[in-house]
Amino acid sequence: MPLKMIRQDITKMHVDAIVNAANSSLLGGGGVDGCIHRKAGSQLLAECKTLGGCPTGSTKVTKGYNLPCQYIFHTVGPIWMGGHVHEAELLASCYRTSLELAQEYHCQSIAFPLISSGIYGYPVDQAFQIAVDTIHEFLNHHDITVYLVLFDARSIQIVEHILNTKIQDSTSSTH
Ligand code: AR6
Repeated sequence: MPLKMIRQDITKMHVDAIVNAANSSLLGGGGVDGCIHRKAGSQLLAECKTLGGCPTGSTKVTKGYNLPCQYIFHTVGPIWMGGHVHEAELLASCYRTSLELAQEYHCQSIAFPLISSGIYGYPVDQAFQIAVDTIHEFLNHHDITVYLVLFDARSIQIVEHILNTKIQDSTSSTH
């Protein structure tokens, strides 16, 4: 199955699982995390409170509540510190552990945001490369549809420059 890149709000994705770029408390925050909690509803926070947090590079599962997805995989990306404190390994681990959970939960489709590349400050080009490499490595051995969902104009511009192609804009549809 291919990796598909689109421009969309991840909360609109009709997939089995979406991935949240959370923090280690799993109790909500800004960015995509804030958006997911707002749209999923307060039951999400109630379930997150039972999970006991999550270490960086790992992922925990909740239901999707008011979102069109069945599951939310809450992963904790590394805060960019300059690249010398295992940020790349930890970021790859976010994608890998989420994909492993997708397999465990029999998901046929999963959508990722560009983890760590917003509030956590990971350079977009490097975060994108790690996402693509780790997802492709998994897709070599597994059959699942993976979406990399880009949201902000700056990330889209950087990714389009790297790929030398336009990203499909799905923001006017619910996908
Ligand atoms: N759909 C898809 N992508 C989005 C959306 C959305 N609705 N909203 C933002 N993005 P960020 P991080 C993109 O900051 O860097 C929170 O406070 C955004 O443009 O959400 O991992 C958590 O609680 C960027 O490309 O996550 C943590 O404390 C990407 O999602 C911290 O932020 C990631 O940006 C995590 O920071």
